[in-house]
Amino acid sequence: MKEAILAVLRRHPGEYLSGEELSRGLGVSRTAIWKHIQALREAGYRIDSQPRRGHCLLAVPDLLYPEELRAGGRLGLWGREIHYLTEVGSTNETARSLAEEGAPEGTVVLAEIQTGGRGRLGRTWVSPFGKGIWMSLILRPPIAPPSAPHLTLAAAVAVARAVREVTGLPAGIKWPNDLLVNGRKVCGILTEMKAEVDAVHYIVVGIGINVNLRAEDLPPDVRKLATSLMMELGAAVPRVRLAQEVLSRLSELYSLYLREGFPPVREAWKELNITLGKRVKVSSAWEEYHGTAVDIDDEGALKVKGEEGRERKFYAGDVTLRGS
Ligand code: BT5
Repeated sequence: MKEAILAVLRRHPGEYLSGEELSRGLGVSRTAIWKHIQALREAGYRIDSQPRRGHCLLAVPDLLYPEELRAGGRLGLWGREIHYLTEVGSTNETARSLAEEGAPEGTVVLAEIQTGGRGRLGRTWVSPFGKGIWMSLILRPPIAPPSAPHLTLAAAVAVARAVREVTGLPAGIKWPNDLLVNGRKVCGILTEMKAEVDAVHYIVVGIGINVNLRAEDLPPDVRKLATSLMMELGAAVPRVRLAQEVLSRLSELYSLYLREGFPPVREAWKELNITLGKRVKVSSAWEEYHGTAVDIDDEGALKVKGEEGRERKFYAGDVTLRGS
């Protein structure tokens, strides 16, 4: 009902709608309308209520409420089941538990703050309150486990397109899971899955985007390599609009992937990447490899031509860009 009242108020920007009108239109009592309006106010909506004129929506809070995300009506696959949490350990963890309990493909988990945000290999992901988009998506694609990295690459494409659309900033993808703006990291993606040898049960794609963080929100060691969209743009970026854009683009790209496979994702990735053609260092737990990044293969692995002239493929690792 809260969502229905909001939808009506939204359709009449700047207008006052009487309790009488709202109660008739929505088929509930005026007292119920009043209670829901109170609850909306407590949730941060600014609603002016005047005795003879009625209620008018003045401002919506900058929080990632599901009703806000759904307002544009463009979330596609991701519009059905959105779990919004003010605070969470890690949205990937919550999504994993939900997936274990049978949550359907298309489930979204997002939070205003993560107290235990994670990167790859148990690293920490800094996720302060109300300043980023910290979210995890559940997918159940009919693919074999070696193809799971396709979804990391698809998510990176969706975020890069969304960031470019909403901010105009030149976001580029660094293989496998980073998005950089002006050489610094604004987004990281953590893809985790449960699978058997020949079938994926579910995949959780965790996306962290630094939207309105200030330098002091990041610890000094992270600050050296990271930035936020606000820091690069010099102005705050609307998080709801950006999240909507990411979700709608990923919904489109994922259906294309299910219809046509990896080739269209690969093409889109190549257009937005800033890795290929560069001299790189690929680091893993056991080695460092220097060479030039030349391509990605059908599984999304990075092909690197080594300084000794041999070509190697990497399925995981940390890439440092060293120029072209
Ligand atoms: C990643 O790992 O980049 C994956 C990050 C995924 C975060 C999302 S948020 C929603 C979901 N829930 C989670 O718990 N995680 C996902 P990796 O490539 O391993 O990079 C981690 C490294 O990035 C850290 O060791 C830091 O150096 C750096 N880092 C930490 N927080 C950062 C931030 N907010 N912005 C930029 N860099 C950061």
